[in-house]
Amino acid sequence: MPPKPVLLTGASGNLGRQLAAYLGKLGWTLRLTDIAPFPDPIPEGSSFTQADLTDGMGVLRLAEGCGMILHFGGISVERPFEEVLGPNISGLYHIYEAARREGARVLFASSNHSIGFHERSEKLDDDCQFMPDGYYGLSKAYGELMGRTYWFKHGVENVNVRIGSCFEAPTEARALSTWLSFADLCRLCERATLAPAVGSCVIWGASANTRTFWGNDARAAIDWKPLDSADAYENAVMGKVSGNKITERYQGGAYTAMDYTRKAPPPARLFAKTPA
Ligand code: NAI
Ligand code: 15L
Repeated sequence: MPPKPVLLTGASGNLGRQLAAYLGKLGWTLRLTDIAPFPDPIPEGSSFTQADLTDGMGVLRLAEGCGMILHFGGISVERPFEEVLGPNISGLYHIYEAARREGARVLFASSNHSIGFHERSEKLDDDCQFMPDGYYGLSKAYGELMGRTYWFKHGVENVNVRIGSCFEAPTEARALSTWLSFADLCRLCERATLAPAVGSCVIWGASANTRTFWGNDARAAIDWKPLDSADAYENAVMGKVSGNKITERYQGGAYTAMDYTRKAPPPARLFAKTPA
């Protein structure tokens, strides 16, 4: 059990609701928050406050006395720059300022879209180049870098989880590589909170999928191993491909093809460690 309350942002969202239920059942004291109302029963011993991440003073108040911030709030899909800016950039700054003041650790729900323009043929480690596939992915790359800055400058520990596709079940062929089960996510957040020390690290948020795009990361530091796998869904989704050449070329899938105006594709493996 964490010694101090845990702040969970984005509590009313798809992943926040899973986490609230799982961690609530463990008996953790949760401070749930979201700009939208919380649709489920509030776990015993926890509370919910409706708040906007762009309200810096509000975030500071919410984090008072907390030892951990599970940061899942914000824009969670590709949107115009102006829409992403407030929640994902200013909001994240407010989270890190609150963590600095409280001496709290942050788990940041980053995304595969921070590296989305890597080709599907590549196997990436956690130190790969950022290759954001849009304004949303850019905000996630910036968020990970903010964590690095706050660690070196202020000693704020942070775990950056580059989540693949976290849904009930895989719904397309790409998810055979990117799927993260709800249960694996919940255990990851539990371990990231309880681990004695994490520094500033990156973990691929994916289950044990044979077709994974991703390799080395810091999971040993929090003693986490995924127990589920997308392999079981192979027959159900193998044929579910988009037919779009851009989408199918890159790890970020459909996000890479959104608003795409390039006439000809760039040379293959431009940033790979070894030449193609
Ligand atoms: P979601 O959209 O269901 O949840 C995000 C929540 O943030 C929503 O409840 C929304 O009301 C809240 N929010 C938005 N703007 C806000 C603001 N200004 N102030 C306060 N709250 C605000 O998304 P989901 O799927 O639950 O994702 C949670 C986090 O995980 C997001 O940060 C997303 O980028 C990240 N992620 C999710 C993946 C997935 O497959 N579900 C994959 C990669 C990353
Ligand atoms: C994400 O970052 C999104 O939050 C989620 O809705 C999915 O689109 C996921 O990535 C994905 O790439 O499947």
